[in-house]
Amino acid sequence: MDLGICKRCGEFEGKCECGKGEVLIKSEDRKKVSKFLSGLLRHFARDFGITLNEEGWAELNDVLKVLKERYGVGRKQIELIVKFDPKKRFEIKNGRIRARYGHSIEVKTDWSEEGEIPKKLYHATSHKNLSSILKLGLLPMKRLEVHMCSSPREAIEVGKRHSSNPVLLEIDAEGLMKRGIKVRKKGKVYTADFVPPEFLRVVEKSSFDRNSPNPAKGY
Ligand code: HQG
Repeated sequence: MDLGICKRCGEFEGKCECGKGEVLIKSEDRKKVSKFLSGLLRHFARDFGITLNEEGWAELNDVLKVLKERYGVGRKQIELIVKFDPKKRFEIKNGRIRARYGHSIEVKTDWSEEGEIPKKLYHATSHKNLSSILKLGLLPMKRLEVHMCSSPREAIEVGKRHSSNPVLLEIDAEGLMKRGIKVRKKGKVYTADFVPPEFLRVVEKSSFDRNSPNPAKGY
């Protein structure tokens, strides 16, 4: 959706209520810039002369300069992208910006936002990964952490990046925490260093498929 600002309605996503607001960034550009920003702050900051501190923060002005040169966007557009990000991927504070999760660059990941951790979490992946996951558990692979969602629906969306017909796993987050494996809340995403196989359960497709005659409660 487009992002913009209106004198009457304030900052908006989609269309402003009075219809007089100004779109500052169109949906397609928003997507492009957001993807690049994720990559920059998670994986390739150094290639663009950006330094991250140990908590993953970069100077906002440095990042704005890169984005201006590459996409012609300014501070307001970036602030809107961060504010309206549906997964709260980014954070701006004290003149700095960081990605909340998803890093391969070595940053400190051992922090969590306030809020209860759900007892069950979800992760979806390609079928070809399943036997390895059930043997070794969920591993961070190329990132620093394992990423989980609070609902099957969100997890399936993530899984679709890997396969058109992903397999859904339910994670016993309560059990993980009892075992002393920290589960962290980062925006809309939950992370852990590792999920051993005994905390994983495959959810049968029929119990979460919306077209199924007997959909699981709460999906
Ligand atoms: C799999 C996106 C074999 C794992 C998403 C996944 C997420 C194993 C893949 C966030 C394995 C790694 C992260 C094992 C794990 N054997 N395969 N033992 N353990 N895997 O992209 O969770 O939209 O690094 O199942 O939405 O898919 O960019 O992880 O398929 O929140 O903000 O190895 O990135 O966020 O893939 O995605 P990824 P992910 P954004």
